[in-house]
Amino acid sequence: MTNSKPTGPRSVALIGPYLSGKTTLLEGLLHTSGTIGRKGSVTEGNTVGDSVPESRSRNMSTEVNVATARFMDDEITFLDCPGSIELLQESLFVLPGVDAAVVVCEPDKDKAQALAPLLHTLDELGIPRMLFVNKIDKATITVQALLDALQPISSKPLVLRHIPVQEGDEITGYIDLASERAYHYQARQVSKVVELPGTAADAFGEARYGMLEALADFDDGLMEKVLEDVTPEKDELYANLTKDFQNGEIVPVFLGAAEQGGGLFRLLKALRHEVPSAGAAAARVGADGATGTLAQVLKTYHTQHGGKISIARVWAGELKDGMTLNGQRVSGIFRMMGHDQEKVSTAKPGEVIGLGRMEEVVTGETLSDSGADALPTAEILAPVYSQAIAAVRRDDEVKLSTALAKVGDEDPSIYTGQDSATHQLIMHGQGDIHLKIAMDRLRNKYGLEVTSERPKVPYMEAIRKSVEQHGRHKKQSGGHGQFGDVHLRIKPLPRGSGFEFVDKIVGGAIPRQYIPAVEAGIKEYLNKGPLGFPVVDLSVTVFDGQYHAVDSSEIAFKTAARIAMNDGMKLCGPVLLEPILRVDITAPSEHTPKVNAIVSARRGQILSFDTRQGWTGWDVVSAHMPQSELHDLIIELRSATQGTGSYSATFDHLQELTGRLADDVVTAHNEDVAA
Ligand SMILES: Nc1nc2c(ncn2[C@@H]2O[C@H](COP(=O)(O)OP(=O)(O)OP(=O)(O)O)[C@@H](O)[C@H]2O)c(=O)[nH]1
Ligand SMILES: [Mg+2]
Repeated sequence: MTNSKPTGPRSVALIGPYLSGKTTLLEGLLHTSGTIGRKGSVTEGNTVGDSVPESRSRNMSTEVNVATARFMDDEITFLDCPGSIELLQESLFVLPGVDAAVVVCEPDKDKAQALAPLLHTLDELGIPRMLFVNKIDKATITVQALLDALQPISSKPLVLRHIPVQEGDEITGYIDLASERAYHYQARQVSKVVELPGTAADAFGEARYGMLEALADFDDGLMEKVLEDVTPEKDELYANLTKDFQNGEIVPVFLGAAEQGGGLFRLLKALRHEVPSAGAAAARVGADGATGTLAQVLKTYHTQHGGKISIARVWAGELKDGMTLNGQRVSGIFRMMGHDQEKVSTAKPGEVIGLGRMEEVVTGETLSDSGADALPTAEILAPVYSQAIAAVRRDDEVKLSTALAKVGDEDPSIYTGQDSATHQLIMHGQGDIHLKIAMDRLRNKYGLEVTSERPKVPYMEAIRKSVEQHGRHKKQSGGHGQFGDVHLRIKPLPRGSGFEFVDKIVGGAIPRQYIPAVEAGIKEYLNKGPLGFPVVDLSVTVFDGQYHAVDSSEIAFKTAARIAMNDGMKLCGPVLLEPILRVDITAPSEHTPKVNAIVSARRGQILSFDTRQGWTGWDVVSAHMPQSELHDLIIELRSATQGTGSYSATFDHLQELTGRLADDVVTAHNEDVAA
């Protein structure tokens, strides 16, 4: 078997749960590779990644950090993704553009499940991945116990590449199972090769056998050797490790401590030798065989002074400064080092670079100079959390809508729009922190202060009884008078019918030309019924009336109709209607009982539960739930499911709400209107 070394620039995503150490790992890899001279730390706030104020103030990544490392004669661009589940969209956009992913996790069984959604996404996209068990300095469980917890979550076998060497309670180094070398961690330096410790001989033999067995499943020649107890040559071993990783058959597992630098040189070497050349990813996304220049945008951001930067992966052809892609001129090509940039004049296939001032280009867009077909891109996540926002200063409103467009451009999972029923400006996103970050961006980048509050629920009202009501508007003292007189029959209709107007006037009791005014008066009233909400599901018939040859007018009939509605509707047994949504909640099956309890406690009605299509070990619980109960549902769901639970919701129907809950809604609404 030949093992041709991958060539050309490559791109690797660092993904993994919140605070597992990805940004620290990025810093460590940049330092260990010699790309940067000084190693910063997340806690000191001086890393290459996380340089924006929203990240620094929270000690977390709030967007993808892009940095290109040079290691020996190789060039690898790292895309360090934020771990918060609320910022998942960032990862989804960059993953199509990488050759492999390093999944960073902690040696903590309780955090294992947080990996599930990410691993599933990698499966769907067919991206080779390795696991980097970080913070090995803080491990309280054995690596084997960790793998036992992680294996059920990974669809591919986890194959240990190292085993730890322990002295007392401390992990002081590791043995590389392929090279059969032992290493001793040295603070902030490349680990030192040491003699294979005798105490580790058994563990080493067992782990190495486990590795060979896993590889043998994908190679007949190796299988024969394992069965016959013949030790394979190193070359054959590395070739198998590389091939199986590249084909996504196995997930190699590396150990280390990003902060202290342990295991990073080894990881870099594995990346250098094993991450496939860009051609494999190009074939995966359908960008192979392209003629001309082809690239795809993985991320977009607006800088305060330098305009818009589009981070793009070049799939084919040479990308030159000044060339026109998708009808727009490339104004600057940049090699990225976090938010610092180095100007270059061209980029070749495989490179991930920043493109300047392509104002109309959006994240996910395929760029070409020859009108190539669009490559697949990530879906935009449906919102799960919303807040009503408003500019603190009234004269900022125009500025706010421009800034919101830019915030949405940078992060399409933030969507802001006017609610047609409540007239509030609603910002939708993936959670409380997500929206707070967006609001911080408004302040930090655009100098805009906004307030936020829980969005109003678009309640409606309907009636339960029919009445006939007379309404008269008469003003005949002095000058031109006003006269309109109507008899209305108000009748409830079944749920979902809306509003129906019936004209039953015979014999000219009301002249034809005034009938539309009667209807208009009724409709105007229906914007706000006796309880204070828009009225639906009723029929109003005008069946009699009177007019005056001189004093009658459209406005007089409109007013008469409104008077009749105002007096009559109170007698019709008004009832509040609340919007009910169909909600589908997904979570690993072991959490399903908790999900059911949450649904019930929030006045939900469970419709069904089923296994989640394509997700082994996951369920989907479907329910009808009142919209008023959904505001913070995601927060409770995530805390009950180790961050894995989510939901989608669509409007289903309006349902009567009575009793104390209804009284509270009406009181709060009227107080609000009065304020
Ligand atoms: N003990 C120990 N701590 C580490 C190690 N690597 C990172 N940390 C700490 O873990 C915390 C989180 O590190 P980050 O690098 O910000 O983690 P992250 O995965 O980028 O976080 P998000 O991007 O917000 O998901 C910081 O306090 C780091 O100092 C490690 O190897 N050992
Ligand atoms: Mg980070």
